[in-house]
This record gives sequence, structure tokens and C-alpha cells, in this order.
Amino acid sequence: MSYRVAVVGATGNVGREMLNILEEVEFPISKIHALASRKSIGVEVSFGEQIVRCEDIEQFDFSKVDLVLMSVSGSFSKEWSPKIGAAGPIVIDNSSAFRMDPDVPLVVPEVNPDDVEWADRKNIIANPNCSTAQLVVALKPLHERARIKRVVVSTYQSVSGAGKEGMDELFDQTKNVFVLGATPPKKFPKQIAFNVIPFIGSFNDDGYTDEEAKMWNETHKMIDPDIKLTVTCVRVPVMVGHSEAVNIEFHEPLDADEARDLLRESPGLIVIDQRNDKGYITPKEAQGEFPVFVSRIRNDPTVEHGINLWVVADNLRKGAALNAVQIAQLLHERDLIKR
Ligand code: 2RA
Repeated sequence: MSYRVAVVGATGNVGREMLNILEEVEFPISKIHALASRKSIGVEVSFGEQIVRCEDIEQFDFSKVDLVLMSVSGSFSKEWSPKIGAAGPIVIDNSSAFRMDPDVPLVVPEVNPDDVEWADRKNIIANPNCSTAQLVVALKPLHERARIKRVVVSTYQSVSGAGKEGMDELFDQTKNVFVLGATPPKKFPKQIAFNVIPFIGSFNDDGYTDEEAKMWNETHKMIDPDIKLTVTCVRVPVMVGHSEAVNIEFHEPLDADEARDLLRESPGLIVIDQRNDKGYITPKEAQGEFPVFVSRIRNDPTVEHGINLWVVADNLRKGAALNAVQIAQLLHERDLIKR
């Protein structure tokens, strides 16, 4: 069985990764369509050896495809995903538009695979925010073993999370800063080269950002609403790969050695944790990789049952395109893609 698949937003960072990963994992595809907004019609994108020309989303007949992977803005998805789902194909949406919709499953296959079973309510499945996706892969097995009481996260998020414009801004500022003076910020609110910015997204009334609120809301929806989670999201001058310093307090006993063994056996995770220079992961090494990496697993002696972790993943892959493709694979395995 193979499927007719469309990738919407095919010219962006994540859209291109979706095409790469569909090909890399040999997802069964009989016909691939790359769709984009009017200004990108005719732009060529690669799908393995094939060159695919972008078609206009406005003119596309979605009843011709079985599965649609969306990498577009929340407002665009809000308008288009329900229309596409109603036309027949199942939509896997990488935007924030439907993540908290009670009739739309929010899925990370290692965490809550069974939620794909009720995707037919709207024919839409939401992909979580990149910083949440990697976090929940690490939290889920620990929660099952020792019930998480509270999590404190600080993120170190790469500029590719803000799209190609974010990557270009870091590149240009870094190149120019000592020669011409730093180019003024456009995509980010302050200079990102040789700097860190404790702000991602937009401010909410409580002083947190929407990026921070996504992390607790989405963790609650996918794992357990009783987990207390607080977070500070920070943009750092790294091209690809989000990192997170994670402090976890449990209801039941679990020490660093047990957590390390448990995480080693858990799906989607690789533990690299030795006390030497090669014994921990950095975003540079995680770039291009599929798994979520965990390092620096330590007991937290300030609470009764607590540990600290360092969690890193490729935000364009596990944080976005790979997770979407893994959802597609799960739908295929469970025969949930209608033809
Ligand atoms: C970022 N989390 O890193 C966002 C992208 N979804 O900006």
C-alpha cells in the first residue's frame, strides 16, 4: 500500500526536512506534491533523487491525496487544515493552531501513540512545539516509573526555530559584527550574534511568553495535567539543535543511576553520560540526528527525590519534521490512512 502525499510549506526549513525524512525512512509514497504560497509556485525542491516543482495551494485539489503534512503559520493552518481535512486526507499540522483543541490529538509517537486513534474527529493531528517534543520523550518514562511532581526547565533554543530568516540573521550578524558592526536585528528583538535573548514568541499577561506556556500546556495534554512545569525559554546563537537543562522532582524514589538505566531502554532516546569530555552531547552533534539525547544525569540533593538532566535534539527533525513523519508512519502501521 502506498499513499498520495502533499507537503504544504515545502520551501521552508521544516517543509524541506519533511521531504528529506519521508524519503530517508522510505515512507510508502506513490505520488508526492510540494505545495506553497503563490510566490513560491514553480520553485524546485528535492525529494530524494526527484526534483519536485511547487504547486499553488489555492488551486490544489486535496481530494487527490491521502495524507497532508503542513508546515505553515498558525493563522494559515487555522484557515486551511479544516478545509483540507474535510476534503478527505488526514492532516498532520506542525503549527500551534490546533494543539490544544480537545478534538485534535497532539501526538509524540514515543509518548501517546494511541491518541492517533481518535484523529478522525477533525481529520487533523497536531505536532507539538519543538521544545516540548524533545522534553516529553525524556519525561514520559520517568513519569511512568516515579510520577513527576514538578519540572523546572531552561531552554537554549537555536535560531533555526525561527525559520530561515533567523538563520540568515545569525549568519550575517556574526560575519559582520567585527568588520561593519552588527547588522541591526530584524527577526529577533535584539542582536543574536555573540548574545543570548531570554524571550521567544510573544509576552502573555502573566509575564511568561507563549513559547513557555506551550511547554506546560502541551506536556499536560500529552502526559499528565498534574505535572507542575515552569520554564524560561532562551534563544542562543546556535544554528540547529535545541538544548534544555531540566530539573525534575518525583513523588516516588528514583535516583540518577536508575533514571539513566531507564532512559537507556526507552524509545527515541540515546543516553550519552560519562564524566569526560566526550561524555555529554551538544547541539552541534545532535544536528541531523533522529533521537533525543540525554546527558549530565545527576541527583538533585536539594529535594527528596529529584534529578537534573541535559536534553538535546535536532529541532527541525524530532522537534518538527521527523515527529510529523513518525506520526504518518504510526497511521500507516495502524491502517488509519484512508485512500
Ligand atoms: C522556536 N519553538 O524555536 C519555536 C519554533 N516552533 O522559535
